[in-house]
Amino acid sequence: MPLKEKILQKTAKIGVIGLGYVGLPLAIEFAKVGFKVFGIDDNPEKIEKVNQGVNYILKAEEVLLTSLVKEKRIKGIVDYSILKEVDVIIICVPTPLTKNREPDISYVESVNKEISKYLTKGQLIILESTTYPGTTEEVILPKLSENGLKVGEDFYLAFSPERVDPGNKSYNTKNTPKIIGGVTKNCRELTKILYSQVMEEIYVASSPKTAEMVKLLENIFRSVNIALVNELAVLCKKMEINIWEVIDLAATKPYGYMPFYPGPGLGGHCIPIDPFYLTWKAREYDFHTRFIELAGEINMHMPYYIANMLIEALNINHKVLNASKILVLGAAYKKDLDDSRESPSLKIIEILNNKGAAIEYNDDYIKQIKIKNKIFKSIDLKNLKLKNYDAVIIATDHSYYDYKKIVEESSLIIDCRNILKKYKNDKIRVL
Ligand code: SAJ
Repeated sequence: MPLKEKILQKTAKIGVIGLGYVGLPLAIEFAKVGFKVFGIDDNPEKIEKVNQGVNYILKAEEVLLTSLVKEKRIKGIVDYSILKEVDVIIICVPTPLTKNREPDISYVESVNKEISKYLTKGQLIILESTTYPGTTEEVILPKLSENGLKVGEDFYLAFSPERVDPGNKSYNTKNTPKIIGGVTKNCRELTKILYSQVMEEIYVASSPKTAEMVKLLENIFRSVNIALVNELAVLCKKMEINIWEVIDLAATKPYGYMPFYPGPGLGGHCIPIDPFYLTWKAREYDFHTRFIELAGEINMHMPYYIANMLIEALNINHKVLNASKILVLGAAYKKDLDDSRESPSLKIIEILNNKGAAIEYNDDYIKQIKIKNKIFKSIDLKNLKLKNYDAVIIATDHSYYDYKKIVEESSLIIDCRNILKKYKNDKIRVL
């Protein structure tokens, strides 16, 4: 039966490779509407958890995952040979940067090699991992075409960027509009039909590289605008203007403006990383992406700026940072999440630790962190005497913190998130 009918009848078997914050929710969405989904991941622990119905990405959907596993709608599997039995393969593996901040598509390439091993006629392959424009047609397609199968006739290939905002309570995989870009007309049509089974809105790009660029624009837009307010925050401090008040008042403009807020830096595995995929690709065209690189410099400077704020504040209290007892609140890269990837909190801890401060941190979502080769364990705030610290840094404004108690008990506070805006106290230093 042709793939289109299998998709419409939901008898198509779907393989999702990479069961992270994109892949697992996506697998669940397809299983929810009736598809049989194989979740493939190199990490046996993740596979075991999925098959036990443990939803390590979205606790709230644990019951759902458990029932889908029980109904054999979702099955976790490590063995890539399952790929010869599926009709659709969706790639959701990480696309990080190397330590020299160049694109690392090694996960995509190794998965693509596995797919090409088992590629069978009629299969649809979709890349969702964020990457530079050209990856689908310059990297994925040639490998899959090696054994003579023709794209658009024997197999189908598309790019469709993931749009997941971790922690967002309003938008999820189903109600976030989806962009798709197929290599050929047939690829486009089949990909649109597939995602229409799950997503409410589908928008078709004229090519995979257009769709790849759409995703990068979305994330570069955030990185550049966050850098803008970070730069203005530093300037406003010198001018004795409250940047937070400025932003809130600017946000009253009902059109042509969108608020972004200063912070201790840029965390997560998307915004600090994705823009540099375009920087790297642009070099092929003798093009220097100055906005992206300037934004990167400003955002990467923020942890150092926070450390400097602390040093200056301690100095006013006739204290030096070296051997001062500092408590950092929040290791996650943003509030109410258990993800510390690229978190500026870790960079702040590293900087202060290198300057001889006695650093401790709390994050109930993140029990321990590793900075270079040193392990820090989250300390329990219960019965903790905040006045025993020379300063407290609010790096991540988790909802669980008792901010009233923090203000009452701390001797000095560096507030990186303006979470203490309703308290007036000169021991609070806000970014
Ligand atoms: N941040 C600021 N100021 C802001 C907004 C964010 O300093 O005004 C910081 C955050 O604290 C965080 C970092 O930037 O450390 C990134 O936050 P984020 O919410 O922009 O990024 P992610 O990685 O949590 O999720 C984003 C998605 N977020 C939103 O659209 C709000 C979206 O950009 C992508 O769909 C997703 O990354 C992705 O997977 O690319």
